[in-house]
Amino acid sequence: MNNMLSPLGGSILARWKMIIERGCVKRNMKTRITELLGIEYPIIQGGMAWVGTHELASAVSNAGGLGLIGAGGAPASWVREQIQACKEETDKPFGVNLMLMNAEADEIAKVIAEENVKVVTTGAGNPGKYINMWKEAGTVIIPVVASVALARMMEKSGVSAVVAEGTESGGHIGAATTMTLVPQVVDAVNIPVIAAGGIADGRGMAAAFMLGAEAVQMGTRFVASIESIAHQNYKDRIVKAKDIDSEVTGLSYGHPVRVLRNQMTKDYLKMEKDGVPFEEVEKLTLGSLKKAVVDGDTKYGSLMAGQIAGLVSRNDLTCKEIIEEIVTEACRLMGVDK
Ligand code: TUI
Repeated sequence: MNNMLSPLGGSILARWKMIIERGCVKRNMKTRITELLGIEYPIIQGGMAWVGTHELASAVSNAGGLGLIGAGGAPASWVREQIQACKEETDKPFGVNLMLMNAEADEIAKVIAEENVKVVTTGAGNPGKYINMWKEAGTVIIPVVASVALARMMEKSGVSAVVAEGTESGGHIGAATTMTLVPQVVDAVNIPVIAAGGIADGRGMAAAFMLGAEAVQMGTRFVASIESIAHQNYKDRIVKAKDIDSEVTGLSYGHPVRVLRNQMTKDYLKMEKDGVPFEEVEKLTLGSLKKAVVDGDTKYGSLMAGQIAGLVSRNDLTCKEIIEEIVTEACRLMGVDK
């Protein structure tokens, strides 16, 4: 293994030593992120709307990763209940993802501080106005960014890390791919970077580390876990998904959302192509994520999932089994002990 040539020239060992020297992986799977968050493995569960409930978050945290409650479009009272339930189910650190387009974002930001949640991640916007409040509460702030510019701005405002999320991700997305975004963000900031988008196994995790990331965030793989409360139809559709089953709706309206192809996306994309105004087309997607996750409507529901859904072949594994499998594979590929 040590004599194998790395694609960048030199031995794998030399490349690996360079990564250790840069502070990415200190020993085994320990990185600045595992130290910052007090977790065993550098794996974070994406804070997905409707799917990121206390059941999933506590399962991921109990398995040594960082579980996240996904506030999505939910009211602040729901988020508080979920946090309290999660505290009952785990003594390990967990976090909340605040989707900044949520109508109650201000209230949820306060709930996060009041409940002393250890970690907050944010998505779909700039969390600048909440940063002081969260810092005072001692919350670790990790914004999700889709560009180098926002990553730089967030570092200046004093956040602890960023998630660089590529366009391969499910749900609301930016334009740059994980392969291009992660190394550019790594070079642009000094805080640790978590890679997201298109990662579902140990190969993806090892690749993310080679790009300079110090942890990975995965959504789709955890949707298909035993503990995820997503409807069985949704989980089965992920397992059935092929490489090319992913669609992006709303690109021309400036609201790109990645989902698995179904009748809803066909109708949506036809209307979008025909130039139907956003307000009209939006009616198709109103409540459609709940339709998919809770009701199991795979025809008209919004099946948010990343492009990596095609790689997910099982939905009968626990979060612990998923995490153990990925860490074991990544360690083997990187030539380090677990
Ligand atoms: O937030 C996500 N993914 C999401 S949120 C979500 S909830 C939803 N439900 C129904 C319809 C639409 C959304 C589903 N998936 N990922 C994090 C993320 N943030 N991806 C991209 C961004 C982002 C984009 C632009 C962050 C900041 C930004 O601009 C900030 C600014 O104002 O400069």
